[in-house]
Amino acid sequence: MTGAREQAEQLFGEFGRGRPDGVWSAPGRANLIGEHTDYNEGFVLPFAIEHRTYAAVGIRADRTLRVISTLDRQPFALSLDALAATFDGPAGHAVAEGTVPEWAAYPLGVAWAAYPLGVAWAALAATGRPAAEVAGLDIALASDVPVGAGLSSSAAIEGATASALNDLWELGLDGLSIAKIGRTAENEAVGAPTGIMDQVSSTLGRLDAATFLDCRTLETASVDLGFTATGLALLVIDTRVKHAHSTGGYRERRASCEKGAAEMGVPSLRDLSVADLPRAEEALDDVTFRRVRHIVTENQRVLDTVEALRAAGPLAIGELLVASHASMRDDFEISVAELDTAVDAALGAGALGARMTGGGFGGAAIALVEADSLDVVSRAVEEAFAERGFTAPHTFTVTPSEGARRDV
Ligand code: GAF
Repeated sequence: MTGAREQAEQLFGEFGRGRPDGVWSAPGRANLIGEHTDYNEGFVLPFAIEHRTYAAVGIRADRTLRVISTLDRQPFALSLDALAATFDGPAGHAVAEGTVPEWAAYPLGVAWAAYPLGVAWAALAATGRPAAEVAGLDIALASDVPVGAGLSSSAAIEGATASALNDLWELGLDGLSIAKIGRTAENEAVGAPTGIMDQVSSTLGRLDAATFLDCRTLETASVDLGFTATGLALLVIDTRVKHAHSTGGYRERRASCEKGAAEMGVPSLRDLSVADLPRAEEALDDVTFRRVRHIVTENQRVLDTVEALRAAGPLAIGELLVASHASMRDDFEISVAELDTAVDAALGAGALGARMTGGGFGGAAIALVEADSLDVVSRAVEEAFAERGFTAPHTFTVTPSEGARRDV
């Protein structure tokens, strides 16, 4: 089977101009714990997975950007000079108005967000700094990150594209700045009001480790996971219930959190701790209180998980994962029957811990299992889905992997 990297290189051939100047890639992610805490300036603990998006990129002699993707083999072109007119303005308007196809808004939104930095460099070049050309580019994208599965296929596209632009436009950005460009593209160009977790995980991922991110200070620390050394494996159960963050529930949850923070008189829910919950229960309506309780307790669970991993390793985190799922199911109400079934069946078959991962309303669950019981757990989940008449899930393992990089 042809891998995604080869597919990107082959797809580049459809531009009819020979080989790309380079290939860059960035991974999807599984979030171990810390859900919907990122846009509340809280804590998250995601890790990059081995599924990646590849961008095969060639420099052009003119000022045109062309993108093509295996998602839609029709190339879409835009001049560098039209980026601002296309994407400036209300979030997501170019996609909503049909000016840019949604898939193309990810890479072109990254170009829009990065372009002013490239222009600044070019201006510096005129004053004697090394020349940095802001050239037009041909970008071919292929991915093996499942789309709509809660594994952040979008951050993978953004990370691969932004890494390519960083090198080819000589922007000199570090991983965190590349992540910020990806997030700007996602929020403003695509119009999905997400936090920054996925982009940071995709750019800063490390082998066998998770990225502990403080979403207020943007400080990161690598936390060793040691799954393999402990005889464990991380099973992903893709329920195949598709979700999208630019719509509905995600936006509503974000608004509830903002309401809760405003009514509690704090800048963000990060500023509340578990000790504040009785006061919050008095002050807030029931739904808002439960949204707040999820965020506050989830932040604490992230901190506890980091501590448990450092002190005792991954065997010690199962209960925290289970509590996180219960909180998302009962308080934040972002789970669906398929996700609950996946979690319950995995736990029933001996998983140490399990929870839905990502934004919710579909997508995937993760289960921490002993490597030699992977088959038993997968089978139990498949049987539970069949019994309830759900579409058969996709189950596969993921290993904590390297972040964005240049491959060729
Ligand atoms: C999605 C978003 F993109 C992230 O920013 C985060 O909010 C996550 O949902 C929920 O934790 O992946």
